Amino acid sequence: MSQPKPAIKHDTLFDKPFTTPLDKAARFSFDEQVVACFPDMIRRSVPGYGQVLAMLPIFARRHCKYRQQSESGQRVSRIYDLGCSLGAASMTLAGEFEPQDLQIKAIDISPAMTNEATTLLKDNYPEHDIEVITADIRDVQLEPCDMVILNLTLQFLPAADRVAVLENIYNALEEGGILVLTEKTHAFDEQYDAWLVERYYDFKRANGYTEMEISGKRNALENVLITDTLDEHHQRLDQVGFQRHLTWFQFLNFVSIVAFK
Ligand code: GEK
Repeated sequence: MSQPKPAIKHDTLFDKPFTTPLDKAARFSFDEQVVACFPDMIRRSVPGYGQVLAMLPIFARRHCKYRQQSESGQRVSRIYDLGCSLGAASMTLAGEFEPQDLQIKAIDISPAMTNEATTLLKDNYPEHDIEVITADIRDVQLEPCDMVILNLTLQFLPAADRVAVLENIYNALEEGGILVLTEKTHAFDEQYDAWLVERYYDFKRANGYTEMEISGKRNALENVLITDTLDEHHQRLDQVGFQRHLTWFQFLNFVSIVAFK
């Protein structure tokens, strides 16, 4: 008699989407294959991913002031997690706040991601008010909120659409609210950029990626993940109305900015 298959735990899976030459031709998309290995992939390929997530509840404590109301009339802080993938940011926040304090809206365009995020968030935080929504963040009219998280998401939007998304966020944030914007960037200076990119590949090698995986991912992300410079990010934040914004974290070519309304 065949044994029942053991349940696959996400964090025990390895990130192997680019291991054969043919796979290298694949254009990167957030489908089931990526979802299955996503937590492993993002931890091993984004320098500082864990540190940035860990700071989100700390920022939320300072800036979430229960300025909104839940459907039951309770004062809550509404937080958007835009491009939530499997809901890691939402999960980190839920883990540090009482269920009645937050209303989290986690949005992603990929149904494969939101299906899995819904299950993970329900299983881990059944009491919390977390809504997972499958939508394009360019089409969503955001409600008034205390905090917005754009963790490695803006970089996947066409450059021409980035201002409108940030304007939507600026308009939805209450006075005193914050946007946390984390992105992969490139340096304006070619030599500095080359050094950062090479050390980034070293970082990936040190985390167990092979040369084929590194070049496969680089090709797949070409024209999909389009980086800006750190200056371009700050200029865009100025343009949409944020008067104060600072880079609070940088690790190689990855940065995180906090913008204050
Ligand atoms: C994390 N924030 O783990 N609308 C909504 N979602 C989008 C759109 C769009 N237009 N375009 C891309 N996405 C997460 C990590 S991953 C980063 C974010 C990465 C989604 C896409 O489906 C994917 O789930 C996410 O943005 C980017 O904290 O994979 O490098």
